Amino acid sequence: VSIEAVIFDLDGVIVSTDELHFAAWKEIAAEVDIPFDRTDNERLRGVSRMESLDLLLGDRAGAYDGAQKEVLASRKNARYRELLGRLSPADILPGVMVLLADLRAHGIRVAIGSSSRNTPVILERLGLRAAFDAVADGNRIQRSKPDPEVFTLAAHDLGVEPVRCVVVEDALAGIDAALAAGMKAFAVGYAVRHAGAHGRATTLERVQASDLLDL
Ligand code: B16
Ligand code: MG
Repeated sequence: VSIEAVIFDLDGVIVSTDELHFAAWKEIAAEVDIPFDRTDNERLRGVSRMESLDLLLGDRAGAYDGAQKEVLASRKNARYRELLGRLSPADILPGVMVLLADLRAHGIRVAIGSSSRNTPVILERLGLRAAFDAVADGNRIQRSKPDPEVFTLAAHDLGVEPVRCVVVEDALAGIDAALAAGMKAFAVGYAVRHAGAHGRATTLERVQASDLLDL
């Protein structure tokens, strides 16, 4: 079957907000006196805010009730939103703009499939609001990656069958979600270690439309 659409994850694929998530979570971890390093942070990639908090708290998650967790999660998000205020189009990762233009030139439709509820503000800061034909994000889904919901929603918005979609992801949970959706999965960055991906590259620099369309 021929590919008609490419669905991009946002954090870690279009922009390195993963570093800002890490900085914000690290402050919360310090407050509750839990060690939290970059390796711990990897497990939060693609995972929703509340699930991320549970992973951070680990076996101490049971010691906090729902209201206390809400307070921690909203404090993390407030700090993260502060950090997002510094984002600009200069933060779009290398290769992204060239690849988007190349896909357009091939008549391919493009969408965002992100777990993040902050997707609208991030796209706005990057000047990319009009760059995508559809945006499926954490505000519109019930179940976050590895559930396929966000990618299925993006494909539905585009009016493209899942088998004609390629997902570009940096999270292991995101590759799982793409495969569960019945889509092709192209891994970048951290996700290159996922054995199930159909293709992979360390960064999107030098990745061409043809690399995604011929998987
Ligand atoms: P928010 P993606 C994900 O975005 C991030 O990878 C993940 O670390 C984060 O916890 C999640 O969004 C929720 O983000 O707190 O902004 O709603 O990689 O799916 O674009
Ligand atoms: Mg990501």
